[in-house]
Amino acid sequence: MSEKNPNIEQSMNALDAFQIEIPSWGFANTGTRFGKFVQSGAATSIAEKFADAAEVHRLTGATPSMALHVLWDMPGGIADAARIESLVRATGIRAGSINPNLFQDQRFKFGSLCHPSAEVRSVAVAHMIDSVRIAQRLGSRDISLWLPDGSNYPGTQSIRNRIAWLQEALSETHAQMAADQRLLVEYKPFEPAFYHTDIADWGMALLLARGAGPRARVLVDTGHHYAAQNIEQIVAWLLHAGMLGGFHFNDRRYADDDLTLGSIDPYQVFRIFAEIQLATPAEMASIAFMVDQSHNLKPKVEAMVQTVVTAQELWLKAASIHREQLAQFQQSCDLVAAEELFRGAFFADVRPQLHAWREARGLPAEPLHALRASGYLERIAAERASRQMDRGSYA
Ligand code: AFD
Ligand code: MN
Ligand code: MN
Repeated sequence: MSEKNPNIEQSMNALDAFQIEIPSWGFANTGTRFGKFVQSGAATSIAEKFADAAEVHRLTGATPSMALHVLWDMPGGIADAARIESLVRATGIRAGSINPNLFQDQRFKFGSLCHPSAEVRSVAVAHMIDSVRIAQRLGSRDISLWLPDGSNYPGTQSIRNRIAWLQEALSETHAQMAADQRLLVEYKPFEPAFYHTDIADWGMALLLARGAGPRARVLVDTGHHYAAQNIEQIVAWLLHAGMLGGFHFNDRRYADDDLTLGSIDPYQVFRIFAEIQLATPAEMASIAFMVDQSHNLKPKVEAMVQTVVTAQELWLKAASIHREQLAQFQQSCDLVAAEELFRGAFFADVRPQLHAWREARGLPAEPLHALRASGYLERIAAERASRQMDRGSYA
């Protein structure tokens, strides 16, 4: 490996800034459309989700907030905010982004914010505004919208009308936000709709966010891209446009598979992180790093720790790139030298620095090993086994 990298101290500091929000739904039993495998240790209540999030943060030191899904975590809406606030106080885990749910209400069969019926659209907009109110009450900066709307057959819906209705709904929602809040607009090429999805790519999300108002941004879910797409280039464009709001970390082999970050293509994650780390401090401060996973097969808490430590390792690899040297090679078009330096950082073993960073903060050098040795997994499985039931996906 090359001589000691003068950037290491800087990259260690980079880890301090690399805070990752984890999803409440990542701790509960979920499944695929073909069924689910119930786990004895899965969280069966919002209190257990907060407990699991606190355990992940205790071990990693990098996950101080938990994203909430309004209908799953707060079925009573804002009336449940007091419960959330008490769990925040008890666990030290902050309430993170608020995620509206526009994909389970039977009225949304043909769409929610894009439904041809103005009455149904108003129900969906009311849910968005409820989510804004919940975020205001809990002190959450971001309302993070994933819109499942679309259609399954050509000719069955007006794509243009749905664009207009969606623009109107997002403007209405944005107008209800406080000055310190943001609306994150996520895109996804397909699923649950299989012919057209109303927010299918980053361009649509960008136009919608720009039209909604000055505090809307684009959220990039790493799994929401076709196989050939260059995600780091999309990230560079959104950063350049000042419109990158955040990420949902996961990986995919074929579609929106929600596999563990870096499990299929760690080099792609490294390239995305390398692009992000070119952001200015102001840009970086406005990027929300989140995990979006809910494993059907992997044990929930173990999978979450695995994702976080993988993200930290790849983040540190990217931060150890000799930027000045790379810029010189790029400027002189010294292709092989530039590539060898760039991918050399990916191949570098940064685990010693990771261990040093953790030990300097009183954290276990290997969080996964510490989790297995802690007895936490056995304890929650024993406590929760009798409470598991098949309540349908995303219970
Ligand atoms: C599903 C969607 C999308 C969304 C997440 C949480 O594909 O990624 O962000 O659920 O609502 O994974
Ligand atoms: Mn997502
Ligand atoms: Mn997804």
